[in-house]
Amino acid sequence: MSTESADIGLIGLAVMGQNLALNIADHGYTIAVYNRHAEKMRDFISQSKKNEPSSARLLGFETLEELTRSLKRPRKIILLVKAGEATDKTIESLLPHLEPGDIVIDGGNAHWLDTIRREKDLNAKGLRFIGSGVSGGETGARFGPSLMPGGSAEAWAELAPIWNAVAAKVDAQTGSPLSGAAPGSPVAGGVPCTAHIGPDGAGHYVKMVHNGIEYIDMQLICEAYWLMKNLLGLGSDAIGKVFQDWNQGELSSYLIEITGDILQQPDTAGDGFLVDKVLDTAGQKGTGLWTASSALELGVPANAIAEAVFARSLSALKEERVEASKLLQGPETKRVEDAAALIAAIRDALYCSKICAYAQGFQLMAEAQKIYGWNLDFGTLAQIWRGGCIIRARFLQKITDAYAIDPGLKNLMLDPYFRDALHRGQSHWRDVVALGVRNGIPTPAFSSALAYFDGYRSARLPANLLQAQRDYFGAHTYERTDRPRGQFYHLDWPAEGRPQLQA
Ligand code: 2AM
Repeated sequence: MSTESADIGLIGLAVMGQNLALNIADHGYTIAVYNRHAEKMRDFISQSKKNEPSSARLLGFETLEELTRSLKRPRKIILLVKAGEATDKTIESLLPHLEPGDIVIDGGNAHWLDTIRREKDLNAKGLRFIGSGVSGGETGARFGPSLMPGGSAEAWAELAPIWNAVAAKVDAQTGSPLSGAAPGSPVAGGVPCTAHIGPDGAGHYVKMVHNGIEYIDMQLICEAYWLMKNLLGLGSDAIGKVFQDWNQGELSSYLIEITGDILQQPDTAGDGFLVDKVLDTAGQKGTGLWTASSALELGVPANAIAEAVFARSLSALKEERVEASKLLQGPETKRVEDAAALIAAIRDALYCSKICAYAQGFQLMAEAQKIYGWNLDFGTLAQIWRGGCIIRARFLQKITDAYAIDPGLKNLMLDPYFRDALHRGQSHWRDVVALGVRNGIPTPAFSSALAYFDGYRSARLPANLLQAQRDYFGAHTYERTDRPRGQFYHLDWPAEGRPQLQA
């Protein structure tokens, strides 16, 4: 094998690694691949030789030394190994084979603080590091993912041609995803769903928030489904058709589309529909939890995103719920007669809640960038998510538009388009939440999004009492509505007389 012939290397040939490697090869780049257990690499290369026209550009190596020797300088090596310790171990074993200027690109779901640490460590050794979010599952990786790279601008400049080539593409004007004529055929033209997100951990942070939004997007869809099933008694296929119909309008998105498919999928192992046989417990891999915990740490009210994580936790208590269902009683669920009206109302509830969910995700990123010194371009972020990734949706173009109109937008709900949508939909939204409450059907995402909307639009909240309570038992002090901000008072509760101004 000639040395320095490969454009890029990739370590970690699980599903994502294999698909991204093929995508890169499809775009004319020679890619050197390696896996800890070499058998996986050999299987991948031999399978690709049979099925993939671009397999001549895939070079398999059994050692990291051979892999690194095969790469053009400065070397670019993508890691797609398990996030966490495996990433550190892999970097450690790579180090002896790298030279100053080489670039390690972590495409896993790393925690952004790990990415910040790794970049610092590698920079100290003269190496460069990019932490890149990769979204879109295996199909995305294969035919065009959404890519969210964070790192130095000059490291990004080296990676950009490849990342731009392999990323999903959207139409420059409409933001609509463009897809290849045939699997593996590169899409000409269009705006790539990637851009330099910012320094160090910015890419992985943004990818994490993407996943947090994905959690709430999915939970909202599940609640819509559950309301239709319980209040209308519709079968899964009928509900699937509703989602298919919604996918033609402003809710059009990948998740709505696959929900239509999923609900109409017959059970190939029995009667009826598969979804009715799938056990109702959902797992989580951590990025949703990280998003919620980052929101808690930063004091950002991302309650709907957190609620989506809790909904999964509650679902996981299957045995406990089965027991509780025999002991704890709720109201009788009453069927709703006017199916068309309820479906329209649920659609509005879903859209309004979705606006809140995205408002929370973007508020979170706006706060995080202050802490970490990033300068995120929110309009571009929304555009990067228009194609390739799991939350891709027509709706995202509206977010790009909103930030184009007002780059300093404080909250997405304040944008005229979204404001109008909330005003139009809120009456239905409230009806749907009330129906859920009255019938004992849990709608944590719809409800928490509505509470967020109502809280955010309230000039006054009962936190006056809260702060007074804090002052009562902990002398935490309070400000007064009739005195300037920044003046703090304390009262020796209960007391008579004039309040004391605290220095
Ligand atoms: P493996 O096939 O040899 O297990 C997803 O798990 C990917 O991460 C796989 O390619 C896996 O390699 C790799 N991986 C997991 N733990 C690893 C480790 N400690 N060192 C190197 N690669 C690892």
